[in-house]
Amino acid sequence: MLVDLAQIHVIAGSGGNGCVSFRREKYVPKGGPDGGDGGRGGSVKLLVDPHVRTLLDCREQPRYRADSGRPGEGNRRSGKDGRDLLVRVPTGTLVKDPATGEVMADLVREGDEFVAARGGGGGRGNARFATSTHQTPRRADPGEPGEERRLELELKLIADVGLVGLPNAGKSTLLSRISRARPKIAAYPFTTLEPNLGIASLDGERQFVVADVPGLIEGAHAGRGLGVQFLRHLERTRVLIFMVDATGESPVGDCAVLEREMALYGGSFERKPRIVVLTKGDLLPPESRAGAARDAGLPDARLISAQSGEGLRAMLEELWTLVAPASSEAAPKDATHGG
Ligand SMILES: Nc1nc2c(ncn2[C@@H]2O[C@H](COP(=O)(O)OP(=O)(O)OP(=O)(O)O)[C@@H](O)[C@H]2O)c(=O)[nH]1
Ligand SMILES: [Mg+2]
Repeated sequence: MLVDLAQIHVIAGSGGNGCVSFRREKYVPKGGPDGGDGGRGGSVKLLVDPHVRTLLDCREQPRYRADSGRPGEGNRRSGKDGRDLLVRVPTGTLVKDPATGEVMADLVREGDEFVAARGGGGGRGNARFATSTHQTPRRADPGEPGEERRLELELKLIADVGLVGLPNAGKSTLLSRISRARPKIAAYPFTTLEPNLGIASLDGERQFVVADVPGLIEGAHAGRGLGVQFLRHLERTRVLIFMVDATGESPVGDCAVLEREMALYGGSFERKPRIVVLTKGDLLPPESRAGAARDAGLPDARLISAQSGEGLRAMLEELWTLVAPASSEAAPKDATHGG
C-alpha cells in the first residue's frame, strides 16, 4: 500500500491591536475613550474535499499563512477579522505531530474540518478600560500572535484505476510513463510480484491513483501463475484498464482470458467501467495503426504506446471522466492556498 506524505507549515493570522483614541467633539474639551478592539486573526483549517485525491498540492506548496486581523479604530470601531485559510485535503487524511508521531486528527468524511492553527485574538481598545475613577485610559492591548506549527499529513492511497493484463502486456511500463512511480520493468513474464501505485496527473487539479498489479494468466483463479490474490487490491478501484499486447498472437483471445479470470474471481469487477487498450503500438507498422483495433477484433480498444506516448493523453482524459467525483465541477479555488 502506497502512502502519500506531506509536511506542512501552518501560520495563523495574529489579532489586530486594540486602538487608543478619544472622542473629539466641538465644545467638549475631553471626550471619552473610544478606541475599538482589534479583529481576530484568521485560522488555518484543513477541510476534507472529495475533489482532492492526493497530497500532491500540499507537498508542492507546503506553507499556509492566514490573514491577520485589522487594528481597531476610533469611534469604537472594531478591526476586521482576518479571513480563515482553508487547506483542502483528501478523504482519509491523517494529521500527525511530526515530532512525536501522535495522531491529532483523522479526517474521514467530506466536510470534516480540523483547526490546524488558531488565529490570535484581537487586542482590546481603550474604550474597554474606562472606569468611573479612570476616565482617560491610554491603555489598549496588542493583538495575540496566531498559532504556528508544523504538521505531517499522511494518506493511504486507494487506487482509482486498476491495470489488468497478461504478463508482459506493458502494465508497469505504462505506470512509469504516466506517474512518478518506478516499478521494475523487464521483457519476461511475472516481473511484477507486488502491486505498485502511482499518481497520474493531468494537471494540478485532476489527479488519480493508478495500481499496477501482477499479470493474470489462464487458470489464475485456480492458482496458476501468481494466482488472483492480488486482485483484491483492485476491488476498490473505480475503473479498470484491460491491457492487451497489440503485437500478441491473439489480442482478442488475450482479452477473453482477462474477462474470464476476472469473472471467476467474482467481486465487484463486472460492474466497474472499463476501457480496453492495445499496448506497444509503436511496434506495429505505421500503416496498420489506424485500423489496429478493428483488425485485432477489439473495435472499442484504443491503441497506445508507452514508448512513444501515442494515445496516452487521450486515454488519461477518458479515465478522468470515469474517475472524477459525481459533481465534476472543480472545487472552488479561492482561499485554497496561502503564500
Ligand atoms: N516497444 C514497446 N515496448 C514496450 C511498451 N510497453 C512495454 N514494453 C516492453 O514490454 C516488456 C514488458 O513490460 P512490463 O511493463 O514489464 O510488462 P508488465 O505488464 O508489467 O509485465 P508483468 O509485470 O510481468 O506482468 C518490457 O520489455 C517493456 O520494455 C511499449 O509501449 N512499446
Ligand atoms: Mg509489471
